[in-house]
Formats: sequence, structure tokens, C-alpha cells
Amino acid sequence: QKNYKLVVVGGGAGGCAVAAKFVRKLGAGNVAVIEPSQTHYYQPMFTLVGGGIKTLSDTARPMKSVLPAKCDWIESKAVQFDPVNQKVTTASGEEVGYDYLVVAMGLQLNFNKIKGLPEAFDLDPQVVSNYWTKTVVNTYPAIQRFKGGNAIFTFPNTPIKCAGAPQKIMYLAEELFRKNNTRNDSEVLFNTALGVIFGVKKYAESLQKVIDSRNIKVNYKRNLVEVRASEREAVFENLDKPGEMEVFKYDMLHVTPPMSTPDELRTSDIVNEAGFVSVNKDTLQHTSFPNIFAIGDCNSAPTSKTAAAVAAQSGVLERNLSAVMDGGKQSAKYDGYTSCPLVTSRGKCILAEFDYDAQPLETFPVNQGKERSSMYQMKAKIMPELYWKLMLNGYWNGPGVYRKMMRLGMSPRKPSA
Ligand code: FAD
Ligand code: UQ1
Repeated sequence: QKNYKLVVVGGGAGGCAVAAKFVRKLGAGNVAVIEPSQTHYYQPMFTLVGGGIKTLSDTARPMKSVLPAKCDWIESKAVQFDPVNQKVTTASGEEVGYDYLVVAMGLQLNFNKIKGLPEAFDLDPQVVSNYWTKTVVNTYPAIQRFKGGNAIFTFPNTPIKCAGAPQKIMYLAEELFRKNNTRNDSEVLFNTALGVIFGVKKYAESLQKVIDSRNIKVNYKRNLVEVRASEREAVFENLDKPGEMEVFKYDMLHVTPPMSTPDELRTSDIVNEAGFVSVNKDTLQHTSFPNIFAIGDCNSAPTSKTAAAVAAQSGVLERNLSAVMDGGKQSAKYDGYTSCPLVTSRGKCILAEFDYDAQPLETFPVNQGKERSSMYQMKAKIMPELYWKLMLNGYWNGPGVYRKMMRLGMSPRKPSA
């Protein structure tokens, strides 16, 4: 059995950032990353791939190029966690011991929880999903093939990553339908398992205006349970009347799948009842095992799951895990910061930023509840650079410091309109 001072499970957004930070502290040979995938994807760009603005290869880099050179890369899946004996077992049967463990395994897409999926992706090219690398490339062609009828966009009844993404692609598609002169012959529907359009009042109000002005129909408490590709029918359960089904005809269907933590994690001893790694929401330390921390989509911190949240968490985790390693007191506290750039058209974006209390926590000295081209440029041009160059190298802890700087010399409280 090989032993490391620190083992990081997952080489995604959070895993790379944490590994980079700690290999600087602990030195070469002391940090290992367990990660099975050969490719690292910048998932926030999938929205723009589906919208025909970027390509899948724009989002991809070889895993080797993003993992810190001084870390050992264990190229396999973690399949078993033994927190008592401080080791992780991989799919290839290797046992990896650790003093400290950081879990950063993200979320698993559960298309198979919907009857008729994933088969419908192969049977009907008008069934697509931005969430999966195999299907994100089909979204734009499906939009361009659409000649009218119902275009349905779904939101599942589980926590998901980037809760704004299911509607961002709808806005991009609706705009293309107008360009293609098919909008008058079509209905654009957002069938969501939720009861609100967005969890933060300020941005929900902004989005409702977009929805009204663009004549989009929202059906709340509708959960996709089946896709009948041969009939082009999508079956939704009415969550207000459990067991009652409603069938919608579709001519294009964008599916956001139910999600959970990966099976290997969900069935382990380090998760809560919902399957998320059970952490203290302020410190990100495990609630039972002080030498375990978790970052990002797979942890139990009750915030909206985004790369922006991962960035903010990475700074908190760095300080607190360092304190634990050095025998000091944990001093950093995560406020739940998360951000969702709500792209509403090619060139416009509402930049939502908020905390655990669903209160806006905006970085820029403008009203971010408005659709802005500056925020679109930030999302499309600046964010990718920031992600690849700073965040994955452990140099981006979110915009918290800049937010505080922007406020200096300005009014202490931002006017809300
Ligand atoms: P991930 O980055 O998903 O990484 C998880 C890693 O764990 C993966 O590399 C995976 O291979 C690995 N793994 C899985 N199972 C195992 C195992 N058993 N053993 C070892 N490794 C394993 N965020 C934003 O901030 N802004 C946006 O605009 C935005 N838009 C999005 C749009 C879409 C369509 C999607 C899909 C996501 C979007 N996100 C956005 C969310 C963002 O991509 C995620 O929140 C972020 O990547 C989470 O980081 P993570 O490290 O927790 O997980
Ligand atoms: C962010 O930090 C981040 O992670 C790198 C994202 O993911 C790509 C984001 O989309 C956003 C909006 C942020 C927040 C950063 C700023 C400058 C507001």
C-alpha cells in the first residue's frame, strides 16, 4: 500500500485547485490525485457549446496538463472508502493510504432514472442534453433542425450543478428560433420540478421579465419521468398531484437529468442520508472524521452547486485544512457564496451572485439583476481564462476580496435597483 500525506479524490474543478494549493505546501511526492478520466472539461462552457457559440474541444484539456506536475496521478476510480483505516481502494485494486483526504468527486448524471433514456438520445436526434459530453454536441444541430412545434426544456427533482443552465440553453434556443423564423410556429416550454424560476428573489424577478417578454411558458412542479422517442412524447409527473401524469408532444426536448453523487461515494460511510459528503457548512471539514474535507458538488454545503462556489470553497478549505495539519485552529468560514451567469441571449447575461441566505452578494458596482453585455463578455471570455490559468492552479478563491475592494470608496450598501 502506498501512503500519502494528502489524497485528493477527483481531478475536476475542486480537485485540481486543492491539489495545486497543497502540493506547494507539502512538496512533490506527498500529494496524490485519484482520477479516472483522461480529459478535463470546463463544464460551464457547455451552455455555449449547446448554443453553437463554442465547440466541445474548446472546453477540453488533457487531464495530465491540468493536474499539478508534482502530484502523483492515480489513474483509476476510487471505489471504496475506509475512513477508519485511512485508505481508499481504487477500481484497479490498489489501496492508497492517507493522513488527510479531500473528496472532490462532483455529481453523476442519472439519465437512466428516466424511462426511455438514455436510449432516446440515439433514437431521436431532437432529444438532447447540454449536461453530457456525448450529447452536448447534438443540442445546436437540434435547435437548427427545429421547424416549429413544442420545444421543451426540463429541470429534474434533485439538486443539480448550475441550476441556471437548464434555462440558459432555452433562452439561446428561443433566440435562434426567432432568427430562423420558426418562433411563430412554436411553443417554448420550461417544465420544471421546482416551484420557482430561481431561488433568489431578485434574479427570479429579472428572469420572469425575460420569460414574459419572450412568451415562454413555464410549467412548475412537472418532473420528467419518461421519454417515448418513437411517439415524440415526454411524460411528466405532476408533483402537486403525485402519480398524475401529463403527456407533452415535443419537437425538441432538452433534458437536464436527475443527479446524485457518484455511486462509489453515495454508498460509502462518509456521506449523509442524501448521499453528500457530510461536512460542516462553515469549515468544510467532515462531521465525523476531522482528517477528511470535501469540496464542490459532492459535499453537503447547502448552496447552489457551481464552479464559482468551488472557487470560494477552495480558499476556505485551504486555510482550514492547513490549520488542521499544523495543529492550529480553523479560522476560515464559508458564507455559501455561489454565482450563476444567467445567459439570456447571445451577448447578454444576468450575473447572479448570492450566499447561503439566498441574499445577493454582487461583485460589481452595477445592478447585476439587469441583462448586460459586459457580464456576457465576462462569462464567455474572462471566466475560461480565469478557470484554466488561475483556478486550476489554486490561485482563485472567488471574487470575495474584489467585492470588498469594489465597495471601498463607494456607498456601503449597494442600491438594489
Ligand atoms: P467536477 O468538476 O465535476 O469534477 C469531479 C471529478 O471527479 C471528475 O473529474 C470526475 O471524473 C471525478 N470522479 C468521479 N467519480 C470518481 C471516482 N469514483 N473516483 C475518482 N474520481 C472520480 N458553474 C459555474 O460556476 N458557472 C457556470 O456558468 C456553470 N455552468 C454549467 C453548465 C453546465 C451545462 C454544467 C454541466 C455545469 C456548469 N457549472 C457552472 C457547474 C460546474 O461545472 C461544477 O459545479 C464544477 O465543475 C464542480 O466542480 P467539482 O470539482 O465539484 O466537480
Ligand atoms: C467564478 O469564480 C467561477 O469560477 C471560476 C465561475 O465559473 C466559471 C463563474 O461562472 C463565476 C461567475 C465566478 C465568479 C467570478 C466573478 C469575477 C464574479
